[in-house]
Amino acid sequence: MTKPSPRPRILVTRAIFPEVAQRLSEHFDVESNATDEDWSAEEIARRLQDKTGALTFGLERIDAALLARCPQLKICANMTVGYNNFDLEAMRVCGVLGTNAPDVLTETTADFGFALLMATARRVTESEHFLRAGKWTRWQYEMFSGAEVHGSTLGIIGMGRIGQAIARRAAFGFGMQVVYHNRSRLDATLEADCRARYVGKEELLKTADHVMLVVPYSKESHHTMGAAELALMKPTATLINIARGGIVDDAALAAALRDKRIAAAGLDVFEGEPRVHPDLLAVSNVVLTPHIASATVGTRRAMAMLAVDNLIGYLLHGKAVTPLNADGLAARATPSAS
Ligand code: 8YV
Repeated sequence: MTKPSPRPRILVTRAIFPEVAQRLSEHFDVESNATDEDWSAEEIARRLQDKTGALTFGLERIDAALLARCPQLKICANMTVGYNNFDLEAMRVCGVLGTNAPDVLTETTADFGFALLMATARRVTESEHFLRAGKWTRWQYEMFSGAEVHGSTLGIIGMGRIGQAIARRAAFGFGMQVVYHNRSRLDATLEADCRARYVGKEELLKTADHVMLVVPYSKESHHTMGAAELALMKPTATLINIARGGIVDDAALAAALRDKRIAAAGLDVFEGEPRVHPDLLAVSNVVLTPHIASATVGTRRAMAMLAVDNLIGYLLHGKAVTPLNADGLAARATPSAS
């Protein structure tokens, strides 16, 4: 028989920075996935059965069925700002805290939103593929003409921290007019700070030269951009999605791109990723990246460290840094080393 461990037991479902693993191991007994295997949902549930906490990556479904199998679990700490992998209500009822990793990725993700906008509007990857394929034999005046970015109108759907950081780049860096749509309107000071004007969704889609999606995923935001919304956009407009797969109806978008009903799209996230809709792969007027908006070494490390702060804070001191469902959290024994 193995001696019961005096320390909380943590599961880390994916490979992580060595210094993050090291810090975890200073406080917890850690089961890690150092070889970065693809654990199935069943495998994660099995490994989580005797754990007190988990460092998760926004990909593992944490719901009532899983929680029923993990009686000792007290916290799941996502190293992502998005948390649509959590059924927060089921977690609240079971007394399992969910935490995310906001703020530390805001500026980096906004940078990438802009990178994708620039690459899409100015046809950077499309023209590079042309060059690499040896097709560049002569200069032509209209070769890879794109859309203007500076001075144009940017429409942002979802005006949280990342949306606001994009708005500031657009307004102050590129002299763009910024319109936004959000569940709730920002207060006047924040609007002035971002130099952004609140409009209805329809007006935004009809007037923007570039539409940027930064809205969190939920049942309500599913297919925020479907065929009807795409039909409202200007034929010269571009659509950028750095939010979540499922915010855009990818099949409808591929059809709109194929028929040139909008000019181009830049996508970092996909429905059912890492699978990408084959019709998107078949069109050239789309820039595709593999969910890398927050991917700088410094930012990803900061996101992981914040997840560790949450595990340490909650399991060792009873208080997480960025809790999501602390209000009304059912009692599941006090955080302890059990
Ligand atoms: C993550 C993200 O890298 O934080 C988020 O919500 O979308 C990204 O920063 C991604 O979720 C990894 O799965």
